[in-house]
Amino acid sequence: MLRIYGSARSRTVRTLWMAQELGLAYEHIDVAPGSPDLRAPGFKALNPNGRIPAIEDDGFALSESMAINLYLAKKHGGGLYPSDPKNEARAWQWSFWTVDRLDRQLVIHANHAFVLPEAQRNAAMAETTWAEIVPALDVLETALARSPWLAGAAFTVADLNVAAAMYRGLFMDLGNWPHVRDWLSRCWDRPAGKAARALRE
Ligand SMILES: N[C@@H](CCC(=O)N[C@@H](CS)C(=O)NCC(=O)O)C(=O)O
Repeated sequence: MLRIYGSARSRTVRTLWMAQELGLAYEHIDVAPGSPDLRAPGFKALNPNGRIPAIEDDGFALSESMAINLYLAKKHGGGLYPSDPKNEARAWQWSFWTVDRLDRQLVIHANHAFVLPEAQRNAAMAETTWAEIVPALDVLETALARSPWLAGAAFTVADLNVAAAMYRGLFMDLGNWPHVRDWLSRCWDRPAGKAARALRE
């Protein structure tokens, strides 16, 4: 049995989206970000970092949203995991790139631009993260102007991982990056993307 730990209102939405794409049966343990449960020894045994998402798949524990999705897509086959080694490598490239260039920057930016109550926002944090997000979006725009999908001719785990990390982008003005904006909508408009959104909104 697959168990998915983490609230849909956290990065766990990425794993829930993947599980929906693959039509997997799973148990959802809805633990919220910031919960003391994440620091409890039981959870720390699963993920010593005390972070979500984490999964347990028939006793196999795994953390890191990008790795979890690559694992689930590979394990359950289908077109979501590229079979061609070059496209497989592209899926890794875009997943690692997202963690390095976009993920944390976008979460911090969104928090301080529009998610947190105004009194808790820090304009300088919103600005410095935006300065990192712009060149990352430029890179993504160039890639998506060349090809509608990131790793081959169809939607794959590469698109899911990057688009899922860009959840907050759905609520931002991406007019300067039209290919990114359209691709982000295409990804999240998939039935599984909509189902994942419905779990958190
Ligand atoms: N790189 C990790 C980041 C995981 C992460 O930072 N998750 C947040 C929630 S979105 C968390 O668990 N924070 C700790 C806490 O809320 O106590 C991943 O992609 O899975």
